Amino acid sequence: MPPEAVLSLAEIEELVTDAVVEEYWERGYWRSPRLFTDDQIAELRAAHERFWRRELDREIPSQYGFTPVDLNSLKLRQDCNGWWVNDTIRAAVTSPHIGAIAARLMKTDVVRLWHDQVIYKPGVGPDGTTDAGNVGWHQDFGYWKACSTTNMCTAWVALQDTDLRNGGMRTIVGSHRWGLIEGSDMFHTKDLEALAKTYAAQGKGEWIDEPCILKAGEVSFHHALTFHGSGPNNTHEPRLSVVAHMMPGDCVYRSGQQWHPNLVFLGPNAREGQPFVGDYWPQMWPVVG
Ligand SMILES: O=C(O)CCC(=O)C(=O)O
Repeated sequence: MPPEAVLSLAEIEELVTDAVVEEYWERGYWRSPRLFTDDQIAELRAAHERFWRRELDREIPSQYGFTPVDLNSLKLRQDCNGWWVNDTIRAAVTSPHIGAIAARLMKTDVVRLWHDQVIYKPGVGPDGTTDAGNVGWHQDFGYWKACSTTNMCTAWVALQDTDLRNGGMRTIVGSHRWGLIEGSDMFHTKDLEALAKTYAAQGKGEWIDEPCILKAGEVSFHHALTFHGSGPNNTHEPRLSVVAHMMPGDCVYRSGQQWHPNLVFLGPNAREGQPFVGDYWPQMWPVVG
């Protein structure tokens, strides 16, 4: 990953004003200006292709495998912890620029990566067939009940111009204020309308569905309780993104709540209150060393 960034860390400090932090807490998400250069985006797109061909930059311990992918399939591809095996993805999802912004938004001094996602949403096939690639409305925290705080933040990095035509993300404005909704772990359910009806019927607030339109290199940051999802990619180009899920430095394990694939990294004697620290959860902010 080329070291040059669009903004210096000092400029990031200036970018995330109190008004930005207020907007994030009011609306449940915030879109940044461009954080990645054209060269970085090109490298990340190439890294994506290598990742899906399973050309790995590093060996991986057997516990966490990356199974072969059918490169001709029109199904959504989604893997977690791609940063383990791809150095370009690693640099992006542990970027201090993203970490510094998340620190301001989460109002914390220390930010760690909880895990990442590498997401590839194919477009329409040459013969017009499609698998839609919808991502169901969900709250990220619906999967993260083993974490001690809902004050977690996701950064979604657009690797091309992204809008509703290519299945860009949509957020439900203000929904982070509704608390955790039962059964909100529906990433893999494609019927957005049915899910919207179910959640809206719970009457926690108005269902305001807002497209999260991003230029390549821009990043959206959403709260772990903000409902979000995405519709079909109706273009002939895939929609590529890398995603950093982040936690504040004092986030610890809550036992007996919910399984999550990352919990295995706590080891065989995991205990209530154990901090998510160490190599599996790299510190993004402040920069170490
Ligand atoms: O890529 C999408 O459409 C959804 C991504 C998502 O759920 C997330 O970044 O938390």
